[in-house]
Amino acid sequence: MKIEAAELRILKMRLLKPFRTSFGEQQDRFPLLLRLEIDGRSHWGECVAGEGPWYSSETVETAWLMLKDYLLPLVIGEDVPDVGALERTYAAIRGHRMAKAALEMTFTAALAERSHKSLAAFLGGSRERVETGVSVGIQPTIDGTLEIIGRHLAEGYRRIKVKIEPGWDVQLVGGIRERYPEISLMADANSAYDLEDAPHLAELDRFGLLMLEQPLSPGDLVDHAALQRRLRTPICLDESIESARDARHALELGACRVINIKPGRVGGFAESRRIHDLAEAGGVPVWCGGMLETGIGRACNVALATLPNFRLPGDISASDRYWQEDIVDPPFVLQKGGTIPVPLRWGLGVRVKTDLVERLTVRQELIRA
Ligand code: NPQ
Ligand code: MG
Repeated sequence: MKIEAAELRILKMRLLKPFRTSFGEQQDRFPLLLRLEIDGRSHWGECVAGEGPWYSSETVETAWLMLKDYLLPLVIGEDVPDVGALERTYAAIRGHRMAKAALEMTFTAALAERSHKSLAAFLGGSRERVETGVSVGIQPTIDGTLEIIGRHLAEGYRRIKVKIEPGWDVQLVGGIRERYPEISLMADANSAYDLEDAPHLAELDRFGLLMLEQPLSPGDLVDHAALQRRLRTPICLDESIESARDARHALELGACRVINIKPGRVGGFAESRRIHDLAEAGGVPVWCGGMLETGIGRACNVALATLPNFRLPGDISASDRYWQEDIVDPPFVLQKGGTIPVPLRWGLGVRVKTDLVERLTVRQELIRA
């Protein structure tokens, strides 16, 4: 497939409500979109990098720079036959997996379309719908959190994740358990703790959490393994797993019992598949995380989550969890039983609303050979 040209865009989109995690709060999201022109057709993708280097070292600006100056010049004007060839073209570039993922996922959706397959079918998935959960940000009060959780349960979400940080953890989870003793509940710390907090985190053990996500620093697989030995609650790694190599190391060390895969974090679908397969061989379930994506990134997450070892509900919420109006048609809607149907159309599976994208664009650049 010959990649004829590429376009980068940054949009400005207001979240319905501010989202607060242990690393900060934000209300405006600036999604970075990529459009590839292949055989005269447009193919859209999304980079999951955040506005600042808080969740990861990559940002919208670093990803823009890597794509524009390094990644896209390697492939524009080139005939790239498959994903393996694509990955080889940029194998010498270190890191920047979110920037690489945007290119790899856009290219893969184009390959799926050319093969007359849905993205899910192209990736080898078989589910017709994926189970979804919802991620609840840090709130001013526990009562307010309970109310929000009640609303999400009424909407049909199957699993609740709450963001925690020191001072907003044991009491919060205890309060939720008192009101909702039976729900599928988990907590995500986004690296807000140290190994010295192990006795405190062990207090969470009595609440029967599905898992505790990313309690310690991203690079700290060894301390996660030590912490896991002291907790009954399974540890799930998110930020720590940037590659299949990281996943292999984490599994060998016993640093986690669950892995959150975000294709946009690990370099794309092919690397996600490798992590998925390693985890499956190790008896470790995976689930698909979320990065406050638009419908473009959401479509990628939904497709990936149709693979067999995605055995837990993901953070793949409906479009209206975050957006007044999504930039894809149809938007992703929650169905009865807390599932989202997998698009059947070839390629990405949803149409990009280019008029809306145009109105939301704050920066754009066309890149040619
Ligand atoms: C997580 N997501 O699982 C992430 C964290 C996160 C849905 O909890 C801008 C860019 C804002 C990336 C907010 C969810 C973000 C972001 C939160 C990632 O850890
Ligand atoms: Mg997380």
